[in-house]
Amino acid sequence: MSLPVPVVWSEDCLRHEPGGEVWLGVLDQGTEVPARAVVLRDALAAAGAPVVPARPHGEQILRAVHDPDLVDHLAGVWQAWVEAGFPAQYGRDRVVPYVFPTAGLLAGLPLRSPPAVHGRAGRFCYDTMTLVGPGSWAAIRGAVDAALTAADLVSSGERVAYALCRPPGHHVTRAAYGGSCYLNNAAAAAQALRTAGARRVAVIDIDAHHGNGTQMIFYERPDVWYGSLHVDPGAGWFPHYAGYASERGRGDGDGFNRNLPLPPGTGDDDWLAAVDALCAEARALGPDAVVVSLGLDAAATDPESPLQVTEAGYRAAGRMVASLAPTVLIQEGGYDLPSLGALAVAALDGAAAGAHG
Ligand code: SP5
Ligand code: ZN
Repeated sequence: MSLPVPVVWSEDCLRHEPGGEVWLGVLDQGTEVPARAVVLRDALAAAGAPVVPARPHGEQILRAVHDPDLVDHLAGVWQAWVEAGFPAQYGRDRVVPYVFPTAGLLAGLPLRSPPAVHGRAGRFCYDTMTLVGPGSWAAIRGAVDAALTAADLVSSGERVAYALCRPPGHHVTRAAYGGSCYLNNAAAAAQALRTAGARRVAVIDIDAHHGNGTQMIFYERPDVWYGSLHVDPGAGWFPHYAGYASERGRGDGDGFNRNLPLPPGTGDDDWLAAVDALCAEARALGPDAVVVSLGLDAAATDPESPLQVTEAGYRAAGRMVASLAPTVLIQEGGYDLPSLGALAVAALDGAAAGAHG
């Protein structure tokens, strides 16, 4: 039988060409490439999934989960970079910050918006790996529109829908982007589900990395629970500063955040036990809807993480998460082009079984 999960897709997602990533001071080729989206779309279409175009949405949901200044910055920074002459006169053909207004630098001074774009570039960005080029904004918006369209489908009765978001989003906080992410597609989907009437939403993040952005966007809210399993940041993995088990939420959100950091080398059995633990905790909340940050980079084949999950693992995880409640799947990481398509098909196949089984 063909894969009965709508795949929401925007052609604009191919327009983001980061052109590499600056890692430890050197421009590397980068792994978050347009071909990822092509591979995913082609594999899912070949498996029989209906491909649905993303519908354009306004900025209302985006501005609820993000500082509006971050949204405006991303919308305009490439044009400002060009007008300042960086590509033409200085050979800088992507936006990369070089000064970051860390808490230690400001030491209590107000956070200004520097008039010079090369100074301003660090205001909303926390790493050097997340470059902006000419087509980036169109793709960033295309990815959010895909997430919001998938949320619309689920709010109007679809049991499960998948958004093929590129660039990914779970590393973006309310006001800062990084980790190859620019706007938080999963947070937008969760907020849209709330707005459409879901009283409680559970976000389950199975990307290999901790979704620090999603965690912090909902950190003080009890209406959106966030649970993640990921390679232990304490063992030396990105995002380094978040993802520890002690992070449980704050204020009204205290107790509505759960991190399960895993040791490098974790394979299917222990990984699925952690997925099961997150699902049990989510189920106890009685969520009206689930958002899954579906990173495929926990796979054994992936070059960006030391987890050792197989296709069968992703199929089982898809089944577990989608059995909880109506489910929006959001594409996050996953970088091994030869294995990416089959991993996505396995995850969606499992989700369809969980939803309808
Ligand atoms: C969405 C997502 O999976 N983001 C992952 C961002 C973490 N990237 C960390 C990259 C660390 C350096 N990688 C070395 C590869 C050389 N290009
Ligand atoms: Zn990841």
